[in-house]
Amino acid sequence: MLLITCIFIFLITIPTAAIKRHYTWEVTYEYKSLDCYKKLAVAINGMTLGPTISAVQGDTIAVDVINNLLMENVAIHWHGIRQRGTPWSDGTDGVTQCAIMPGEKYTYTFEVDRVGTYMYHSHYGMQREGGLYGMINVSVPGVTEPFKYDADHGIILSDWYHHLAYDQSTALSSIPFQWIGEPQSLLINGKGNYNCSGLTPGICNSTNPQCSPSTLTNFWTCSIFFKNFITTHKHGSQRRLRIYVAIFNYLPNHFLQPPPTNPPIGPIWNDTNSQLNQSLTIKARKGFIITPPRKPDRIIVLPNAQNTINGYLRRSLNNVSHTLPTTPYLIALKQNMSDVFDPSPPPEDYNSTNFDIYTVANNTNAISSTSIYKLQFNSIVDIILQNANSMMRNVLGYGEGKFNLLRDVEKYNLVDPIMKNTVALHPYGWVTLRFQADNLGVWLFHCHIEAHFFLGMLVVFESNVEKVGDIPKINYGCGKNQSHGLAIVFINL
Ligand SMILES: [Cu+2]
Repeated sequence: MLLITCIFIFLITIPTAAIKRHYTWEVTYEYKSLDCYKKLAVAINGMTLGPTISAVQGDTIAVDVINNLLMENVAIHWHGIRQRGTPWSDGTDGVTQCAIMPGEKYTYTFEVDRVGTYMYHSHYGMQREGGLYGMINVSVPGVTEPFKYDADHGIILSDWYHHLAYDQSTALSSIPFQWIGEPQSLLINGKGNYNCSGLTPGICNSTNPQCSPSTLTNFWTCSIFFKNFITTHKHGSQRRLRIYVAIFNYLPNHFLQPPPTNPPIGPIWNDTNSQLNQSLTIKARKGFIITPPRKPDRIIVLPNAQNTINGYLRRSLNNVSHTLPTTPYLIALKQNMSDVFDPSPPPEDYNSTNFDIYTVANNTNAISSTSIYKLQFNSIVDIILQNANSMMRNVLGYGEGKFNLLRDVEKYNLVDPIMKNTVALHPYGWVTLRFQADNLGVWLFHCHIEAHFFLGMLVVFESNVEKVGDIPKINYGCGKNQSHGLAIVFINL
């Protein structure tokens, strides 16, 4: 398992009026022992996991981010937040803004217009792997729940590598390609437990309070256990895998003791059918159904693959491995710059007849490109993701094997599909997402496995950027606009 970050949360509702919530975050390097093994981490106000933002629907969030890393830039993305009217605050380096340089400050301001549980994380290089992430909890204003409870705890899971993100990004972009291996730990709320036996206490200390138990409340603890085993892939390759098990213990039971009752036996890790069935079972709750539009205006099919381009290993969608320009798309489009990115449209479909999803494709024609999908404002768009080897929209359907437009459209759930901002794409399967392109701006759509994103598994959608309001000048200071800030100073003089 590579990096998978997910949030489970138990909602609480606090009746309050919408307000502006202001935060000041200083981003620094810190030595942390999150799974008992000491390594360099990225921290917000000294914390890795970062502070939780708790807000009420309709609140405005303002976060002053001060980059005190001194050796690298920062950009923070607010995952799942729609950024209506504030596309420049989406926090995606190269797409909506110039990353915040060392020593500089940037203020993200946006409204949390929908109830839900979200996360934020770095969107600069592979910095998320360094621990720059946290939770956002947006509750319903003025609603009290019909039952009593003692506490409310969010849970966020994350992979954790003992290698630095710089090692990993360098290895991924080397010729020949190098693989640093699987993550050493899985963290619950930024804590885990690594087996320190054989390591010096200065490097790994199982009694360090920074590590397990992962979560400790007045009532329960949550810890991670794992076991190693070797698996043989159906194509013959062998891989060492770790199976992680999270154990909830009610106090006073010790957090490292198994609970007195046996936990239920779940499906094994590679039981794709059970994963698929789980995805198919989840529907929108009655009373909260957002009925999807009946028909799309446009269908974009995105098969994923691994490619080699100029000797470098890359990941692609539709045989295009995306590279981000030095001038952010939002700025380039707003200023009508013609020489920032490739203006030709990327492919919408692929040769499905000759495409075997079960074998590693030859893909000799894969290219790197900066081209983007321009969506007509308010049009209805279907995205069909086809998984050939291994991504807030209505999730209409999931399936096994190769997607077939004639056969599989019949399977779509147009009655009560759920809305999601991240969706599981099962092995050798497909998933269809439908959305209305009614949000002005430029939006990054990508695989959330950090290494895959880093290797180019992303596309960019644009919707009526010319109607976007005035973009803060601080978003401009890179690429072809490097002198922009200076020009403003001159004008002001
Ligand atoms: Cu994200």
